[in-house]
Amino acid sequence: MNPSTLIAPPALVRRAEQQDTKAIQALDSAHYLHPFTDHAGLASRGARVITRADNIYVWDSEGAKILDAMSGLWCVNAGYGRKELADAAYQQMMTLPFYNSFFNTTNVPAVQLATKLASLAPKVGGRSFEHVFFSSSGSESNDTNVRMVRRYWDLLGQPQRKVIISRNNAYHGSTMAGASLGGMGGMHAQGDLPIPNITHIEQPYFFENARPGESEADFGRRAAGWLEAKILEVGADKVAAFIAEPVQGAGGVIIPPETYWPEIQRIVDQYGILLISDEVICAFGRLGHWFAYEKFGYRPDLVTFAKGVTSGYIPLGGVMVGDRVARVLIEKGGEFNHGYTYSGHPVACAVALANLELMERENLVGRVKDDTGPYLARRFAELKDHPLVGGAETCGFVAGLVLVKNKATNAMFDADLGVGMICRGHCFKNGLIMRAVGDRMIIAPPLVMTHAQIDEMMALIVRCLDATLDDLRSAGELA
Ligand code: PXG
Repeated sequence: MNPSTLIAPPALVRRAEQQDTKAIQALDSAHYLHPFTDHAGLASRGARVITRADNIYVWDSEGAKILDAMSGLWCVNAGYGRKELADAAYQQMMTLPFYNSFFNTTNVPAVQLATKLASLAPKVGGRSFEHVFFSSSGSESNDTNVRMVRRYWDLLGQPQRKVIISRNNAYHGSTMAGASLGGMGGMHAQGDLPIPNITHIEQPYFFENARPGESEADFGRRAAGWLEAKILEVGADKVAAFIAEPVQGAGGVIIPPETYWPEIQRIVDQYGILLISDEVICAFGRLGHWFAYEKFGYRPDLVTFAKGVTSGYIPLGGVMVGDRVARVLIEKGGEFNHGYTYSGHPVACAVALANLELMERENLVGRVKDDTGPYLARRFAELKDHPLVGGAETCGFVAGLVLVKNKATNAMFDADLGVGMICRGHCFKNGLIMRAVGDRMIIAPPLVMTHAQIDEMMALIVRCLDATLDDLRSAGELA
């Protein structure tokens, strides 16, 4: 097949869904290795071809309109079709499409963005974030964190502090360090991971890990205590840092009890270890704040970001470096032998600046905090009455529910049934993108969503839960 026949001339781009789905799928299977994909399975089904998007909707090559309740992959915070972001990229490409930040050079958008991010990062407990290190993704940013944390302790004459503690079911990316920091068993099983000096504690998932009768508050404190136990097991003088997502995203929207983060802060302070807040999903309004550590009131030393900083329009990530680490690196460190070709990419930084400006102008962060977030919380809580739903919680504009076999006992379905995937199938059929993580169904909608669109999404969710319930009843899995 000649691939050139598939390249639509510009005039046709807006009607790209009229392209030949089967032909695209055949070339896709022949040449394109996708992330986290069973390619033999994909080849037999054929990939869904997404061709265009606007506001909170995407369209596929068959012309189906789908409400994207996952914001692409937790990133299209400002919604699709924002001309300002395309204009910013175009203007910057025509002015300076690339220059590096090595060898004593800099560029204006990178400087402006670093300055802007420093002004947006809230000061907590007298600590501020005046410095930023740029990368192109969350994974690269967490690799940067590992290198920075090790360098920090070396410079302070404590090179034995190497161990970074993370959590089971965390997601911190897919590079060697990112996958090792993450707590995904399936990732560790492929390729001898984690790399040395990374260890994990249990996640603060109340539904799964609480004791019978235990209150959320007690569970939160007990779950944080697993960090202290691990520090003592490893040896306090060997622990370099603790890394965690404010709310676990890819793990299934695991929202910690309110008592969790204050106790984590007490523990990292007591043992003097660095705290890394991985906010690749949670920053830039996702939880109703520019940075999520503000919501939970803790004081990280390093903050990982990516995704929402550009609303996903162009790859950009980085690390907000707090004063404690920055001072040591800058004053004692000499040259830090680390960096990427695209660190501070002028086009990515220009798009990020336009995105942050747009978010400020439309008060997207404040809306999620005070208006649409609370409205989503109210509507999502109604799902608890559904016969399949064992629990339903939101935090800002992320939400998760768990599908259970028995609401009284919270008994789960046999994992082999793949109930979450059945539900996800109904979502696609009904024009809704919702993710399944095991039997947890999760959403992270674009922050531009209105009340009416939240209602539209909720109606679709209920329809898909009902269809899943019908399937399970027909299969004899439920009374
Ligand atoms: N940290 C966190 C908290 C993330 O959510 C990364 C790091 C890695 O970012 P990059 O840009 O390298 O992908 C992420 C990414 C999912 C899913 O299945 C989530 C992510 C990526 C891919 C899939 O929910 N998050």
